[in-house]
Amino acid sequence: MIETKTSMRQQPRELLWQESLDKDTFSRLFTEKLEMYRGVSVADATPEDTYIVLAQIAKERATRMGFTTMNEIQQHQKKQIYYFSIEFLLGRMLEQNLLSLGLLGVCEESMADLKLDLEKAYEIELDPGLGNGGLGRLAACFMDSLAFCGFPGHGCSIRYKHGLFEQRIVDGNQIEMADNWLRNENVWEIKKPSKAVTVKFGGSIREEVVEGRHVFHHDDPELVIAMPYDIPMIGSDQVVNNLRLFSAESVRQFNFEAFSSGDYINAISDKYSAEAISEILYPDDSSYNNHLLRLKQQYFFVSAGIQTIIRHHKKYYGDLKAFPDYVSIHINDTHPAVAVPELMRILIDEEGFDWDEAWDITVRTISYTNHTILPEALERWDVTIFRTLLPRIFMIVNEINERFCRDLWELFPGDWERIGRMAIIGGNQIRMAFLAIVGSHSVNGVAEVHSEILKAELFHDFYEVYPQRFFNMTNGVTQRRWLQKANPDLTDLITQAIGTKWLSSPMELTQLDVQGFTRDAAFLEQMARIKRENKAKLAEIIHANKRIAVDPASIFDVQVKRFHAYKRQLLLALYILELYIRLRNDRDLEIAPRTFIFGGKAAPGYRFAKETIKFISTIADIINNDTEIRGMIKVVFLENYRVSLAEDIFPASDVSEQISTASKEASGTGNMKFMFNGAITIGTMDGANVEIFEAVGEGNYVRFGLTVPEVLELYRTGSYRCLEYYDSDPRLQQIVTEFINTQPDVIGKAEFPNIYDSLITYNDEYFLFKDFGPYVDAQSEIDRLYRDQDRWRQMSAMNTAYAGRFSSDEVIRRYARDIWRLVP
Ligand code: 26Q
Repeated sequence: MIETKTSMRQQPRELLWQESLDKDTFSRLFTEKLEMYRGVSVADATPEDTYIVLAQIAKERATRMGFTTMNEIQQHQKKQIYYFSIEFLLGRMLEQNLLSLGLLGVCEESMADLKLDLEKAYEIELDPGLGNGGLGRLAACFMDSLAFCGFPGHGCSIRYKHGLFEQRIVDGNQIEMADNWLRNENVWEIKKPSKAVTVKFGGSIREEVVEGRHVFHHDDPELVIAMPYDIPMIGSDQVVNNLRLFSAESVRQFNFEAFSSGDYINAISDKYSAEAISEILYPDDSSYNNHLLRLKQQYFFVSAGIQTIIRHHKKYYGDLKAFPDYVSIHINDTHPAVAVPELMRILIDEEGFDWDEAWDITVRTISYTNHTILPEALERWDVTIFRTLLPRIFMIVNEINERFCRDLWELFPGDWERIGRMAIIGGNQIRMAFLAIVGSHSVNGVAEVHSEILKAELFHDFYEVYPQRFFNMTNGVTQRRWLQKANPDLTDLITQAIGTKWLSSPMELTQLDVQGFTRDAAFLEQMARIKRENKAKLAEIIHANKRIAVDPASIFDVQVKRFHAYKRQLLLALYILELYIRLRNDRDLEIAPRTFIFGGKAAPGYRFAKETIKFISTIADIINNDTEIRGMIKVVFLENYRVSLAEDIFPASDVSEQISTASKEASGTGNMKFMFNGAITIGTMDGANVEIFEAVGEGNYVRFGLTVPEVLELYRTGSYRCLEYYDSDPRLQQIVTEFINTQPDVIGKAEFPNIYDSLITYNDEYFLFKDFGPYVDAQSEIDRLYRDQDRWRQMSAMNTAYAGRFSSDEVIRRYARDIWRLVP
């Protein structure tokens, strides 16, 4: 019998790099700082005081360790990697940092002694929501794993004053509110004015020949200060890395003269024009915006980051010729792809390298990850916008393109068609993905099937030219946040069963299967009890927020992710209605009660996605209030899905909905978070789902729907006719006429016009009707499996047991070995 009463809220000793404090020392330290920084005694401390002082303690220790890390790196002249990403979706940090520092256990005891509510203090921390979804969260998981696995790896991005909007649901509609995450002080950051750099925009370029060399002068640029704010990324083994976020400031603030010289109006308007750069995160996750400000953001943080790296390299390592032996720059999608011409610019214009040397250094330094094949998400900047904003960078891109096209001419003489297709500049646009491929030594997709599509379809032309550049690096997530922190009881249970080794070698989770725990009734019983408790906790959250009573004994069937047509939240909605109609028609229908839980934001300008949210809220109202169906199903839309809410959802989920149209979801990472927490996936064979299926085996995954080759074939032949499926399925007809378009005879009067048109008028490019039948069958299979609780529990345990390969620790070790060539 396994006992899990006392929670093991401590990293095991072997994972810690400093002596942990004892409880009394911790309490003394805490009390002292509370009095010094907050001017209050323990008796008067509010949750906010408690939060700030605890964070302060953690930051101080982390910052000190950060010095040690940097000294170590510099002394041993180690290679470092810089992860450039326009988003880092960190989520709350206090509990995670206390855990990494080995202080969580003592902190819990100390707060209990002092009669302070630690949970309330955690709640004070505002989620830094500096990301839209998967791509930004991946960057955050990677920072965690880099530090934890002992790699010197730093992040570089923008300190947005406003992160992703806060979502409210009013009458079923999404309302966006500004996210003001900096309204209280951000305890984790340290501003570094001495490390500020200047970024140049606009102006014009004057070329001069000096002693036979071309020299480029940038006349009348707009200067913007990039002010660094550093956030420690805490790992183990004495490694604390740095996430550097740049905030944009006007040079006028530094130069008081403009004010006193009477140019007050211009000084103020310059200030706002500069500061606008880091004002807000773009709330789009899958569409491309040809906005000047977006390009400004990209160049801003990339230029600031590269300038900083070069300066640091020259100071501590000297010779730039060996730059790629000491520095890797990884670009997270094409948003930082201007890194290629920016590094070229600095090497040529500022450091005096000739083109070929500079190009060699650049390509050997930079590597690129692609996160999407959706054509609407591929970045292509208008030449005019680009040239006006970044005149010198444009010249360099132009030169890269010309040289590349000349090389292509050698390879494919006379094949203008192909050269035109592959050119970096074409149709008056700069194709950023092509620039990224040509300018880096490594291009990777984020799941096997996605990487194959890149080679066979999207980048096929480039794969033929540079086959050795293409890799697959399937995504991963940090089990420290998504299991250890989010699900402490399951963490304890696993550790009591197989020891602590899995915490640093997540593949060891397979020991749960090897040693028979996945078939051990007592273990499975405990696991089920923990799931039930997590569900009860989520039920409370649901009740507090939505006033909906849900039964923790029902199946928690969850789809949480950004709202997008390709992710097919609508397919689940159609299934819910199908089930609802069956329940209405048959009072004796025997099913396991189910709670369907949705969460996710829609881009503010994406009408279809917003309408889908409204649709779900509408059917939720109908179903939740229909007493005829005896409460057998409930539908909940949880507002404002974000990292902290996700931490409450994954541990409480039974079913993980991963139902994107095959080929569209590059990887998915939510699917992995569910898996760690023992949820069973109902999914298409898309993205990393394919590998999850392989990892857990056929019997522990419920698969349905079109496969990638089938989807690609349907696109190639254009033979899909959605109405064939509609006309032959009365279930679909009833759903559409009863809920989507209640007056089919009145043209253009559907209640949900965007949904109606996408499904029926425009021959739905996501094949919902074709996958509908197989999906309903798969859902029946879920129902059947769940009602066999012994079977279900085993499946659940198998999912946790084989989740280890989706740990970002494993993924980072592969990146380090194969792409960055780093040693821990
Ligand atoms: C681009 C230009 C202008 C405005 C916004 C954007 C923009 C911003 C964010 C475009 C795309 C994104 C984010 C994309 C993203 O999150 N992709 C997801 O990446 C995950 C990590 O690899 C994958 O698991 C998901 O499958 C993929 O959808």
